[in-house]
Amino acid sequence: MRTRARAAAAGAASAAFGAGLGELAGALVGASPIAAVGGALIDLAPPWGKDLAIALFGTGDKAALVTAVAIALLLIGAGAGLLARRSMGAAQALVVVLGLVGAVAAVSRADAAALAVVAPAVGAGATLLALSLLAPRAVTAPSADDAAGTSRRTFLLWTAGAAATGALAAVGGWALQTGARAATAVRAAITLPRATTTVSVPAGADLGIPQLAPVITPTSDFYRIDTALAVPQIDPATWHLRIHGKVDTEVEIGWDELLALPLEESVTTLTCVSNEVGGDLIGTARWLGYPIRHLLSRAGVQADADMVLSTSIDGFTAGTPLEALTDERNAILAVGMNGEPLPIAHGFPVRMVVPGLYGYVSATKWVTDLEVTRFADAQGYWTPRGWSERGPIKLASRIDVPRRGDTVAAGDTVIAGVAWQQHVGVRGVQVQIDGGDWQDATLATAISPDTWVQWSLPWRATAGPHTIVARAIGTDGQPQTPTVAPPAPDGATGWPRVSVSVT
Ligand SMILES: Nc1nc2c(c(=O)[nH]1)N[C@H]1C(S)=C(S)[C@@H](COP(=O)(O)O)O[C@H]1N2
Ligand SMILES: [Mo]
Repeated sequence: MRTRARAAAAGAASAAFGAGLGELAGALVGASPIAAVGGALIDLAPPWGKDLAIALFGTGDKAALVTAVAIALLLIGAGAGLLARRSMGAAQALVVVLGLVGAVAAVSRADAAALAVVAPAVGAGATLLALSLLAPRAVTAPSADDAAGTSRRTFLLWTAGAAATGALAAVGGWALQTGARAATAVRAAITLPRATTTVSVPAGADLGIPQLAPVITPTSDFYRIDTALAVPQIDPATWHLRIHGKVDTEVEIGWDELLALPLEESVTTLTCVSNEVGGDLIGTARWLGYPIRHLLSRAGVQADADMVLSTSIDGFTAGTPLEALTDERNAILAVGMNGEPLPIAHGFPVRMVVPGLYGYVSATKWVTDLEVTRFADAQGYWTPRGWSERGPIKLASRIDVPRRGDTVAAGDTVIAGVAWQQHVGVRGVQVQIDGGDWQDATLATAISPDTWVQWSLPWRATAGPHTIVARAIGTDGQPQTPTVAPPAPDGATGWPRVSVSVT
């Protein structure tokens, strides 16, 4: 029993040692093997994978997935340790297979570094080395006499040492990767050019009601959704965008050329198709960028094209209807967000922003390639995973004040929220309290049809439980549909509802 535990510990420590050194090597060559395996798992996930990923990992970083991959590695390592008692060869074969899985994942990443295979090789090699030193000691350490005390201590010391070295190397590697990496430093040094056209936000656009989402979302509060386990770190000096496919002439543009073009400011609300009714996967920013239609007309789009497949440096793709990129709307290659270069997690140095379409079919971050093509010939990332080929944003509203479950003091108060249908606009919002008559809320001044609009309604709250329901009214005069639909395949519907108790 004791030797089994020791064998498992030796194997797990060997795996920790190897994985840690592999991560450190990965940081140096720019390709973390654990992130590669996690990324491959995200891509291989079944169609319901996006729901699951969002449920599991939320909108923040993907620490949970990295932790899961690391735990799996330790468990397999423990297995290799146990196996080594019977057959060292079998244990070594298991480690080699693990290294191969890491190598295949690493080189098959779309943004694979040239030396991507080095890190899993280092990881597997270091694991084999540690295993060859620790595993025999786990089995032979006697346990009764004096010498045994010394040898047990030596075994424990070596095992703990290997595990600790691995952990340190991994932490060092991740710090190298996410910390002082070039992109962060370069981004901090950038001064964006002034916009040739600016947007002034009307004074009445923000009602300034506490707890109501501000009309411009602070960048730090802006939702984040992507499949990138390790956020791509792009040095703008090396960034290029290629426009090709059904065009007369291919166009290639670099960072300096892009910044030299007349950049325009626009305010656009981005929405994720995964946003539930009442959810917060939506935000509005002041973007700085260059209209994509100018670059497309430079390339000369051929008559039979109807879609642009945009690709990010890490292989995400979005299929955007051509007309959304060639009509007059502010469909841009964005370089600035709320007065600063794009944050790295929001697509630095260049992303797409297209008013009126959910992010998964339009808002490609870290974009490097635009292929002019046809819906019949190409698909974006989420389409084969069960999401609709087209993603126009649906008419929707949200109640921000009061919040679900709030306790409200009786007396004069206010109900407020936001409503949106980007690029179409919102004509009004109505509110229903406890199943009574629909009352017209007051709309704030909209910045444009491309942004959400705040709304409010005075409320004389009486003691007791109350239910508040809202619905937006479309520009055609039709109210938002009450039919409840989940986010998949093309966006949630239904009225937002909040229950509060007034005292
Ligand atoms: N490269 C890349 N771009 C991407 C995605 C992605 O997974 N990878 N996700 C898209 C989705 S689903 C949304 S909703 C928006 C979110 O943009 P944000 O994270 O800046 O809010 O980015 C889009 N662009
Ligand atoms: Mo999304």
